Amino acid sequence: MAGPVPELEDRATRCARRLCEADRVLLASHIDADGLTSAAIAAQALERAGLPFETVFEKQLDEEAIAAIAATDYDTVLFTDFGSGQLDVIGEHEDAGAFTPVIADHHQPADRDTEYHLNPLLFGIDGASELSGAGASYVLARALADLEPGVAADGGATGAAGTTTARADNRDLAALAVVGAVGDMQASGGELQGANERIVEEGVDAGVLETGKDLALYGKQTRPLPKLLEYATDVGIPGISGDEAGSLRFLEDLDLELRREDGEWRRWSGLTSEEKQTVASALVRRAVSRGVPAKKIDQLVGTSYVLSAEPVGTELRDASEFSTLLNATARYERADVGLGVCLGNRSDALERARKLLRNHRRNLSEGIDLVTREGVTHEAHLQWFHAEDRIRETIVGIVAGMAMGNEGISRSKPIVAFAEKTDDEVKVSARGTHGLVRDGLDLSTVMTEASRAVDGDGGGHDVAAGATVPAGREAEFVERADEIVGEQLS
Ligand SMILES: [Mn+2]
Repeated sequence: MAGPVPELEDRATRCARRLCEADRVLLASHIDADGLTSAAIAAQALERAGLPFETVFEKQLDEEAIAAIAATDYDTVLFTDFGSGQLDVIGEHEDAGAFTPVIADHHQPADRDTEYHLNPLLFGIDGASELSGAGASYVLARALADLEPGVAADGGATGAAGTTTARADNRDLAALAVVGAVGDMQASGGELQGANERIVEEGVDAGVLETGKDLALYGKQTRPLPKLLEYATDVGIPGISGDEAGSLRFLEDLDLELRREDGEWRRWSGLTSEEKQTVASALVRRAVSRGVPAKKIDQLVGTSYVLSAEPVGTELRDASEFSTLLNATARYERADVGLGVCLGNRSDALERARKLLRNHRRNLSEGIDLVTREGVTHEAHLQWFHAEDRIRETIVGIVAGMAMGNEGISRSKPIVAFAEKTDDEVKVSARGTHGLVRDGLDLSTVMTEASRAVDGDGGGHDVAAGATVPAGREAEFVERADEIVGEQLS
């Protein structure tokens, strides 16, 4: 039977065979939406193959974390959503006979390879836009199922309680792979592409996914209608985006039943297709009449990924809301909660995850208020603030990005944020804008070089990057970063 990504088929089969030779497996995964879904896919595939395993999560797979893994009794370690970039260190432990690594990852590999290494980048597939860690894990899960025909349940699709039942071919796990890809921003152009698309097709065939053109706004399942529109700031529709009263007026003019019988606001997911059409057309008309560029208006519509086995009106039904929920659990180091939700724990874990997301949103808005109130320090080419312990280091970067454009905080230079990490380490997060990136800004280089200059370590993407530096060296860091940004934008 052919797997979803033919290019990876042979390697996936070899990795699957190696796993089946193990008495038991240590599953190590990254803590974020993609890593949690990767682990959930791998865990279910291992369980269905009858392989005993234990799961551990790491925020960063650094030398210490790898050494701790090597110190366990496990002879076989499955790394998901990380491992490739750390192959140099992992390889040393492999050479020493500590364990055999099996890796399902999509990040840039370090300068070394290993036999059981499943990564789209090794086969000419883009790991940033075509396959995520969860996608690589899914490819492995499908290969495992092929080796172990009939170990799992019958080929059912949907159970009575709205949960998905195990399929012998593991195709039901495609839904989680899509949540992982969406969580890794691989659908940022409006829809998933390349190898991801083939996973979507398998999910649709298995009855766990539905796709369609829909409004590309966040919160279609859970946000009250007026909030859905008010918070749609990406496209920026005058009189609606960021405008509570405006959104409400806009909806009231549509002659639509806005509230449910119980008095609650209706959600987008509860509208009939006719009602959706009414709102969508009116939104487009408003955008056109207020001069929103056509390219922006196109972004109003995208492909939606609906997890058809999940109840309507819950975060779990929408891939993007699901991944946001998982990221909230990850940011507060509750991988156990996120994994529980992925594995179908719909009472305890789901309630906890929702609470974490509510707290996260409150922390963000408090953080943004704090930065806006206290202001930033402007250097020649960047602006910065130090939150100390008043904003968690795990969210200080998001806060910095969201505060840009507020009073006193420029959008014409990047923002650098510091927050305490440990007693002697400070986390640095930097955010830019796509406009600045077009002008030459590359924050990944800025963070790498400026942190090295103060004996720290950093990296990331051009528009968003981070570093860890020794406490007390912040001023030097700012000076060096300011110079580099100045060179990039000159
Ligand atoms: Mn990933």
